[in-house]
Amino acid sequence: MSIIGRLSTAIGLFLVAVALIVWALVSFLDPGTPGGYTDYTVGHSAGAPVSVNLQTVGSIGNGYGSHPTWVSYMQKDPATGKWIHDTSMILPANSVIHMTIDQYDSGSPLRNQEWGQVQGTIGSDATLNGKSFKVYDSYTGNGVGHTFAVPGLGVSVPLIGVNGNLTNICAQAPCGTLPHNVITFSFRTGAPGSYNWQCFVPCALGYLYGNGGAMSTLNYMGGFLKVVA
Ligand SMILES: [Cu+2]
Repeated sequence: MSIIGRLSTAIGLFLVAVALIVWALVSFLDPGTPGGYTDYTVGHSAGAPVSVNLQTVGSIGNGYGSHPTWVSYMQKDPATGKWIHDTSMILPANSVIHMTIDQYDSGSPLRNQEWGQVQGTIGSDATLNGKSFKVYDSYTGNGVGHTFAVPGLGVSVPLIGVNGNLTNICAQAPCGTLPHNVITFSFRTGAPGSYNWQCFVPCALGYLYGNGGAMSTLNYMGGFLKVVA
């Protein structure tokens, strides 16, 4: 090969390497774009309660981007009834939100026992498979998999895990009839504003102390509530 040939091969390879490094850095730093803000105010009459249905899955599976093994929340689109990989929502202000969370992930004892306490909900309680509870001792049963918390509204609810020894734990969302716990609770949205919500259980396997990854990327373990008048 001529000198020029070799030189252009070397320069070409160098440029490919630079492009790969830039791409890796950008994908590492990019927290993802906010979802479509699923809108619960369409056709909503003032004062009426709103129902929101989420699910949590231990690994989201294929079809939702480049992280099929990541733990994630999903949201049921109220307009289509389809499960979507989008964790942000537009909610009416000063309204009661009825939450139903289908929890398909396993659990463990909590690092912070306070996360086992139901906080900020109407009645200061939640239900687990139809039974009311105010605090869950994560050293019992299957422990806690995740929390649903809206710090700006004082809301925090533990999501109790399924038995981690089961062989049919969901690994491909949406999870349908696979083993899960149903957790329900209600809270008030209050004044208009933007509120972040998130899971506080460091559940991002493979990341330092379980944070990073799914814990710090939109549409996995957190999202936004846009509360509008
Ligand atoms: Cu979590």
